[in-house]
Amino acid sequence: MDKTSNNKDDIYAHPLAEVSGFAFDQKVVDVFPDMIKRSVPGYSTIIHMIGQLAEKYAQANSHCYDLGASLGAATLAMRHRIRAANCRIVSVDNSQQMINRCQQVIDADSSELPVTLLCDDINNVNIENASVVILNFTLQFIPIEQRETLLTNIYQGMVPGGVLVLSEKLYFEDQHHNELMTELHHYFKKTNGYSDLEIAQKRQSLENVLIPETVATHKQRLINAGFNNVDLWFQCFNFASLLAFK
Ligand code: GEK
Repeated sequence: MDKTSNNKDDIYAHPLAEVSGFAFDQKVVDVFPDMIKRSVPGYSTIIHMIGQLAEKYAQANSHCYDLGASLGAATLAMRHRIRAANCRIVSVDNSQQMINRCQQVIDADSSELPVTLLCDDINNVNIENASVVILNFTLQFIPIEQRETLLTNIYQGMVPGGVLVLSEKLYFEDQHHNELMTELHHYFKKTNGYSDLEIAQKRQSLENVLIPETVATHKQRLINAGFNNVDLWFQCFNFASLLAFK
C-alpha cells in the first residue's frame, strides 16, 4: 500500500482565511483512513460487519457493489469474506483521486476475488444482478431530490434475497437530542485528537455538502423504493447503519 495512506489528518488544524466546501480531492485521499476512523464512531465495526454480511448474503454468480467506495475499505472487507462462487465486486467512486489510490490498495491485496473499479457518479451506474449493495456513508453526499431514484435503481438491480447496507450520519427531529448527539460526536472527535478549531472548520466545510436525515426519512424512502424488512442494525450517537432486503 502507498506509504501516504497512514498520514495524519491535519487539513483543518490551522485557521483558514476561507473554509471552502468539502471535496474528496488529493489532500483528503492522502489522509482518508485516519480522517474517517477519527471522525466516524463505529466505522471499524461497520467495515468488519460489512464483511460478515457479504459472507452471509453474497449469492453465487452475482455482483456485490460498493457505492462511494473511497479507498475500498468495504470492498476489501467483502473480498476477504465472500465464499459464494463466481462473484464480482463492483466498486464505484466519482473522485478520480480516490479511485487511483483505491486501485493501488486493490493491487496490493492478496485476495483473488475479481474487483471492477469505476470512476463514475453512482447515479449513472447500471446496477445489475446484485446480491449485496453497500452505501457506506455515501448517500448523505447525494442531493436529497436524487436519493429516491438512486435507491429505486438499486432495488431494481438486485436479486431476490439481496441486501442493501445503508450507513449514514443522522439528524434528529428532537432539537435537544440532536444537540446532545452532535455534542457527543464532537467529544468523540476531541478525544481522538482533533482540536476545537479543526472540529469547527470541518463542520463548516461539510455544511450543504453532507446532508443528514432522520432514521424515519431513510426508512420511508427505502420502503418507497421497494425494500422490505428495513431496520437499523447499528447506531452510535448520530451515526447509524440500516439493512434493507429485496
Ligand atoms: C468507506 N464507503 O470507507 N458518485 C460516486 N461517489 C460519490 C458520489 C457520487 N455521486 N458522491 C460522493 N461520492 C467509504 C466511505 S466517503 C464518506 C465513503 C465520508 C464518494 C466520495 O468521493 C467519497 O469517496 C465517498 O463517496 C464518501 O467505507 O468521507 O464521510
